[in-house]
Amino acid sequence: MEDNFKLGTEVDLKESLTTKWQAPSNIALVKYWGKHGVQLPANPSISFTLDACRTITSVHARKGSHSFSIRYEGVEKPEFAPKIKAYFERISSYCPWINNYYFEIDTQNTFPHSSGIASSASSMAALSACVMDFESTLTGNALDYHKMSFLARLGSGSACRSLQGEAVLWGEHNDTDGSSNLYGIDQSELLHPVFQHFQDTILLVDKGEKVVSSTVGHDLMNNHAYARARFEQAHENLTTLKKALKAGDLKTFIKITESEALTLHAMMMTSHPYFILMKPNTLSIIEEIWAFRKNTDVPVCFTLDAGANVHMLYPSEHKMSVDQLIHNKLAKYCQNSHYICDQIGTGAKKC
Ligand code: 2P0
Repeated sequence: MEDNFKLGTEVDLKESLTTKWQAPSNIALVKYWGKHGVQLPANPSISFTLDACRTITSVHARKGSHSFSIRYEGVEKPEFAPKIKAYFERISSYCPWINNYYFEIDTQNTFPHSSGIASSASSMAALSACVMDFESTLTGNALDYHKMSFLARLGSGSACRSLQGEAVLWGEHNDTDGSSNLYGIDQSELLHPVFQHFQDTILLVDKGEKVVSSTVGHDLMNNHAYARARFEQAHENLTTLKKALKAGDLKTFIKITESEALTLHAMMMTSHPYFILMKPNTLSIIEEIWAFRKNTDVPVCFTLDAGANVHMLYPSEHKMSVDQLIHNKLAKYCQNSHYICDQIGTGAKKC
């Protein structure tokens, strides 16, 4: 199956190629946590694509022996090189033409580097979009978004959900035709109008580096006492969540989304070694959200990544009352009162 993504045709190499793409981050509703083989997920996941939090990457390719340089905001970043080197090695059998090019990569994020927001999804998605744009130029074929997502997955699992569509599902799932462990599929057509312009306000509780790298985190699921039950549960939650997304059933959406966030953290608390990635302020925010929802009936809920920051999800029509909640009660729990207002977006775009 992977072999389908190997470029079969010879390409007409050009002297140089240039392109620039931007790709957003995404927030998982049903979480990917656990992997095997070469970046294959232990369970299927689904995410909302974000809009404001993006990586913008320009690449200049020159014909010559394969290597690359990487700059972030105009400054050479040798510390980013190992991940990109591994990425090029992994994709080279699928895009053999890359071995004839030197790549100058220039990248920047629209969100602060030290915000505790992982940039691996948006950066690997943006780079994969650039690679596939070059491949399309060299072959004359149309842009292949499945292969773009396939390549992004080889850079970082969650990156495969940042290319196309407002909601993206990744991983084989019995109730989803066309689902694959190899790439994400666009599930935008699932979304009931209530999810249009859905808001994600990211409350920055801790802007530090991740306590647990994603590689270590995913590894924790190997030999985890609850792994099997967790992977089965993700399949069931995905089935239930898809129905809720289609029906506009916010009550079920909230139930599954919050439970998935807490389960992700429960997995980390019950692994060996064990980690608590929430901070006291994370819990204070969760309690405030629950109290606000109970008192006002505003359908706002939270989700978490593998860190202390809180993503608040809610329909855009409630933006004003949630803004007040943030201003009056939640901003004080954020580092330097910082938070980022984001919303559902559509995926990668050429600049
Ligand atoms: C997710 N996370 O579904 C889950 C939930 C974090 C919490 O995917 O090792 O950076 O590069 O495949 O994608 C973070 O892990 O991991 C992640 P790699 P990735 O979004």
